[in-house]
Amino acid sequence: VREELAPDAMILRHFVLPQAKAILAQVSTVVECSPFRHMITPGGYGMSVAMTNCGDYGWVTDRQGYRYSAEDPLTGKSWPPVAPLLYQLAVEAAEQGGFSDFQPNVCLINRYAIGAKMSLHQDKDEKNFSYPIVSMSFGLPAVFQFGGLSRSDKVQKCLLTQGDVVVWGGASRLAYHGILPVKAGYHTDTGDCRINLTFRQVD
Ligand code: MD5
Ligand code: FE
Repeated sequence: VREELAPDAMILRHFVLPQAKAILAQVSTVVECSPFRHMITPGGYGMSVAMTNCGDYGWVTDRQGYRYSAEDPLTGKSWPPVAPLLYQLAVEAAEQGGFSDFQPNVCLINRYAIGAKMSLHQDKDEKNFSYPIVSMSFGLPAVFQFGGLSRSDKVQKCLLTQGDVVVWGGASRLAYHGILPVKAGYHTDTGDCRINLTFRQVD
């Protein structure tokens, strides 16, 4: 089921629901090598979302700024690889969304405990905005906000639940978006948190 959010932005409801447990098992494998951590923003605040990555590069932030790094600053080693199942599903979702030739080489993994949020922002650390971003959600539901190209544009609110995939690129690639604080709850597959994976192509 494909829900259009805006030009070149859509939700594929339950697209990875059958594979949810297998994907979360791959997340556990990643976390054994590169644990979740609360990164520090350039402004000096700890993020409420805990993060890790797999792939050739990972998204990181510290007092120096936001960037993609080939090494995990916590371990000093490469990030773990993207499992073939994850890669394949991200490519299929992008195709469903109308984006062919997507070869993601970064998977940012976000863990939201109850109350964690992500303020309205644009994803603009990737340099090449011609590639889409594919996001997969698991565990506790969360309300995401999807706005326009200006911070002050009106936002749509939408609930993301286990197995939902969001694909956005093209005209929506630089749309403002965010996640409202996750409400208390329990999910059989994740316990008391929400997990989100975003697949990106950076070079
Ligand atoms: C998340 N992650 O759920 C969010 C949202 C990030 C990030 O924003 O940069 O890691 S991913 C799904 C999403 C939500 C709202 C709008 C859009 C995508 N969008 O621009 O289409 O952890
Ligand atoms: Fe984002």
